Amino acid sequence: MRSSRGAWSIAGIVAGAAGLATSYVAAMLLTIRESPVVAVAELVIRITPGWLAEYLIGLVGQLDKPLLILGIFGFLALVCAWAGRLARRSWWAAVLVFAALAGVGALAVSLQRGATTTDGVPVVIGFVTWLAVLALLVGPLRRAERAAPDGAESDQIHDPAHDPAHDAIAGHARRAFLVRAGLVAAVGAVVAVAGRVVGRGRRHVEETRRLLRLPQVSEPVVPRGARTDLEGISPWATRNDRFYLIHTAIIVPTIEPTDWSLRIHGAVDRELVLTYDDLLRREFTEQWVTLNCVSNPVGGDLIGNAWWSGVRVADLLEEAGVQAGADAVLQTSHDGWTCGTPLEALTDDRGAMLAVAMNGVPLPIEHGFPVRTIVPGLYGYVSATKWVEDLEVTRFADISAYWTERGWGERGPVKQSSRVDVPRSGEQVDAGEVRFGGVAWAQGTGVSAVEFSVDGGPWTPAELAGVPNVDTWVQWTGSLDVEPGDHTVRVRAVDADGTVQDGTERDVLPDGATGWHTSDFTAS
Ligand SMILES: Nc1nc2c(c(=O)[nH]1)N[C@H]1C(S)=C(S)[C@@H](COP(=O)(O)O)O[C@H]1N2
Ligand SMILES: [Mo]
Repeated sequence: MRSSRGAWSIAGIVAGAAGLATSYVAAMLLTIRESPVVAVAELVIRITPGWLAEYLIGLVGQLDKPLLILGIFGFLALVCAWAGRLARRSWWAAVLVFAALAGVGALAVSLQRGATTTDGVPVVIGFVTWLAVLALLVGPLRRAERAAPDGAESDQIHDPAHDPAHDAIAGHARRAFLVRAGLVAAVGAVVAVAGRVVGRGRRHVEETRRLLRLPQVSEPVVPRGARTDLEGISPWATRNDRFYLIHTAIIVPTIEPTDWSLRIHGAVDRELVLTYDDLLRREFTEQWVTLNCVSNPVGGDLIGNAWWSGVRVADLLEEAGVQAGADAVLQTSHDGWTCGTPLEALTDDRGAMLAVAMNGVPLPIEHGFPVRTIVPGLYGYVSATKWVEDLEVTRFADISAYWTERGWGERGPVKQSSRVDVPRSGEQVDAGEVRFGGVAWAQGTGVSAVEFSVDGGPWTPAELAGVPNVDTWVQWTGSLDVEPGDHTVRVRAVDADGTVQDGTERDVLPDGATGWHTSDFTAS
């Protein structure tokens, strides 16, 4: 390393490349269509005037897009090198340059069709990587320079570069720099290749998914009267891209429907193996079902309501012929996750299904494409296996499953609960008549009433919207006169059997939280 200026440039470029690699792999893992660099390229294409574009295409022909990407990489290399050199004098100047680059990336990503906040995650990850790697490389460079400044200014007076002790320190620091830069470059290359491999598989499956036509699947139509007009209440039907996500897999399985099959075995008379096409040829069932996570705290949002389409598990189990003595089905997913589901919940008339569609479209990859289980009234951890591939009819006494091995309850029926959405905690409202609202559920039984109480006052009955069945949540609304000041509203649901929601405050472990949700708001 003769020129220290060169080393600072290299630091900038290595940081830049590492950030591009992590942002790329993040985009692939999150199934975002493209990396931020491609988003920028597409933005450039969009804002290039037509005549110029045509002229350029005339010049380079089919190479226009590869050249554009190459040009962006070249430009990035120059800017990153410059940022590295800036870091020599001022760390913050380099941060500013990287921030500006990230800003352009974020802008390009946000202008893409159907962009969501998740699409910005790779940009943030890339930016953080830039700063982290730069910080890692700047350390040894500074030490080297302090020991042996190679600037002309220092030459005349005293040249520590000729001091052997300083030479040793400088040599050591330079080696540290080279080792770190080399390591980062190597890790970055591996990450980029991994991103490419993951990305290719994902993109292919995503493409298959997009082109799938499921004739038996109908569009979700929100039942009349299920929606109230209260602003701020959670939508009765949860959009797929707003639906909570819980899974233990770090890289979610990407399974081509043609590679998928389901085995039903264990305590059955006839073992069944079904392909995706077998499944599609069977009679379908469709239903609105609210899915709950056992880890949802009182008032939490690990819950969503969707229109699911698929094949009844009960029909399949009947065909397989369940043998006497069985009381459980051990479900296993492609990624090896397991859960034990009460056999009864899969065979009674609640409509447990192997779902292939969610809200009228093939299951999103992260929600279990191509097939997952949906069992109304059971928490997801004992029932809602995504990427499901194996159902073994068995007995609870003979099995253990992923979460039950970790101390969670065996059966997992969803607890009756309710939530205040309006006003939200911390919200300011106008004193006088205040509108309240939220959602409530008592799956399997149905909600017959919701009551709310302000500041410990009497329980006031809320108005309930409509529901298509007993397995979805219901929206509730109500209003009360409220004086200026700080207030607390609490809510509880009553089910169709007259059972009042349990007000005892219990944590989510081992089988779901209980307690009445409250919201603290201020009226003025
Ligand atoms: N393969 C697999 N399936 C799984 C899980 C998992 O970790 N792996 N988590 C379960 C849990 S705990 C819940 S709450 C639901 C969440 O489903 P969602 O991510 O589609 O909302 O999926 C269930 N199915
Ligand atoms: Mo869960």
